[in-house]
Amino acid sequence: MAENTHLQELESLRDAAIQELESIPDESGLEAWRVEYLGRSGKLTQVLRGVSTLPADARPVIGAAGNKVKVALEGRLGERQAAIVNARLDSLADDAIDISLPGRSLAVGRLHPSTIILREITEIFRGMGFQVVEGPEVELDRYNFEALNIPKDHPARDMFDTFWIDANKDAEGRFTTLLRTHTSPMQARIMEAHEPPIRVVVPGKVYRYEATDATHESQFYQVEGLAVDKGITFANLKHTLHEFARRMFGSERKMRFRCDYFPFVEPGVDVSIDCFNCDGTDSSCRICRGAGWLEIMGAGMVHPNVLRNVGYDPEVYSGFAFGMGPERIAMLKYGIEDVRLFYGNDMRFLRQF
Ligand code: FA5
Repeated sequence: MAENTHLQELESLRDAAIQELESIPDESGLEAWRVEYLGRSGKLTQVLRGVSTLPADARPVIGAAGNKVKVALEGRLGERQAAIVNARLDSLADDAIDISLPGRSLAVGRLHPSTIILREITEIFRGMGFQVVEGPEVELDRYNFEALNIPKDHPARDMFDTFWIDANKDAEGRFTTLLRTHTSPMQARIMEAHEPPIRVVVPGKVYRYEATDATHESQFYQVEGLAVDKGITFANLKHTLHEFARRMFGSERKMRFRCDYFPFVEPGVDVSIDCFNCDGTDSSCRICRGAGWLEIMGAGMVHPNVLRNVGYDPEVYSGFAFGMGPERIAMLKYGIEDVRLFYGNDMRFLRQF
């Protein structure tokens, strides 16, 4: 009687296991099924263990039937495993990649012309022994003007149309923070923090609240230069800038120095390069307007007051400084007729570099 019950129990276990197996979709499900039925504490193993408690004559019958179920379930498990693997291979074949198709090209980025020219400029000065440093674009009045010999209410402030930041005011209610109008504030910051000898160039963005035209933008780059040591003269400045122009434009371009006024240098000059576009022959030339020259920088000998403001003794130290416009230099070098192209984001222009 017990024998029959056990045989029925084995059969229904087998049927339930097989039914469950057929609906398992993947290999992790198969493993769970194997543990449930065939594992060490699995359902079939439990039944087989119970054989020892049966009467002696029933043991071989139930034992043999149990093993038969075990072999049958293992066989079905193998078949189901193969079916799942085959189904996966078939689906891979459906999505097959056609490796004979031509590849899709990725858009390659490129450097902005301002970046290209900035790198060229700084490399030239690096080659002449200058260090490259950078400074803040949001600047204090103290560095942008006062340390540079431009006190409050000095008329030279009109040279720099300023974007003020309305967050901070002094006791008299005047704004103290601005977007730097030139890179010259870094002269004062560098001299405050270091003793001579100093030879640095400072590339960076500057901002001016002014109307734009073919040679004027309201946001542009400058590269400041500063050399301070004992015995620096105007001849050192001229030689350095001539050497820069030779390396940047080649020896066929001409450089012109004219007296100019900047409160932070004495004497001061502006420096121009002859116009690539018209050689001064076209009064309607968009670049030089017929002048034959394009101004690329201001320069001069650091004013004694600026040296004093940072705690240097002007009787001991002297220096030269310059501030150039990289976009204007790129215009001359690459024949670009309008500075506004640099920030116009016109891909037809940008793709040419
Ligand atoms: C200055 O900014 C002085 N800080 C330069 C200087 C430094 C003089 C050290 C003496 C000693 P200026 O405003 O001239 O000077 O500008 C310098 C250069 O920046 C110009 O020669 C020109 O090349 C470029 N520049 C000036 N304004 C613009 C503008 N609106 N758009 C594009 N480039 C400009």
